[in-house]
Amino acid sequence: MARTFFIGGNFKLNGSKKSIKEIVERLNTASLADNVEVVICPPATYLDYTVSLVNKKQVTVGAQNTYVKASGAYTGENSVEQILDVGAKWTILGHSERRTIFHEDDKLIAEKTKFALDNGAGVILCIGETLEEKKAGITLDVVQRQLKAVIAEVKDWTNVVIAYEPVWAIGTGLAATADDAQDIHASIRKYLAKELGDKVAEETRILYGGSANGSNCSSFQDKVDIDGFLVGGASLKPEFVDIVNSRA
Ligand code: G2H
Repeated sequence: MARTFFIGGNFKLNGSKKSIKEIVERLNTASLADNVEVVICPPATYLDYTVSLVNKKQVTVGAQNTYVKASGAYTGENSVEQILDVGAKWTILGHSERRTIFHEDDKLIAEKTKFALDNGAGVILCIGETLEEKKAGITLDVVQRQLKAVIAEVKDWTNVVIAYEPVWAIGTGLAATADDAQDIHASIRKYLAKELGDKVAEETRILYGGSANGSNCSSFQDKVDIDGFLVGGASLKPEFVDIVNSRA
């Protein structure tokens, strides 16, 4: 079964009602390919508002982070139950900014992933190596370690999309080359096959993230293990539509 092309838009801590309305209206009025799944992830403050604006069948909304409890005394956290209540369907977990700035470790990310899936959200699970790790030649060790923690908790990967995001490419304007990304993606898929079986490996979508934009997205077009993009900065701009349609 062919994997449906998937584009995530990670707005990070950016936006206002005005700018988010503009972004959604661009998607609502654009001609979008039929065979694409788009998930836009605004700051939590704007989830409800964003859901209310979207009117394209290909587009759903996701959070950028959720916690391991549905409710209670956890000041400042996002609840899976509550994001679903306002109509969001997905959550990003394990983004490198959560790992580094907020000190989230593999175990917590794995627990969050399990909790989100068990409670009905899809998960965009981010993995990737730092520049130091890349220079040390341990990229595959790092991504396998990050995946292994989640594999220990999660057996059903149907609602997981993996985003390979080399940290050195994030927000730098320096994306991985399509050939390099393809090599890593193929290794990730091979690792999934070893740990979870051929079916999971074949069906799980693996996105590339890290300075993906309207100019470079087409260079990834013929890469068989690259099933879409997680887009940060460019998801706020008109070129996001070009990325969404880059496999049409
Ligand atoms: C990586 C990516 C989105 P950008 O963080 O997750 O951001 O495209 O700005 O590098």
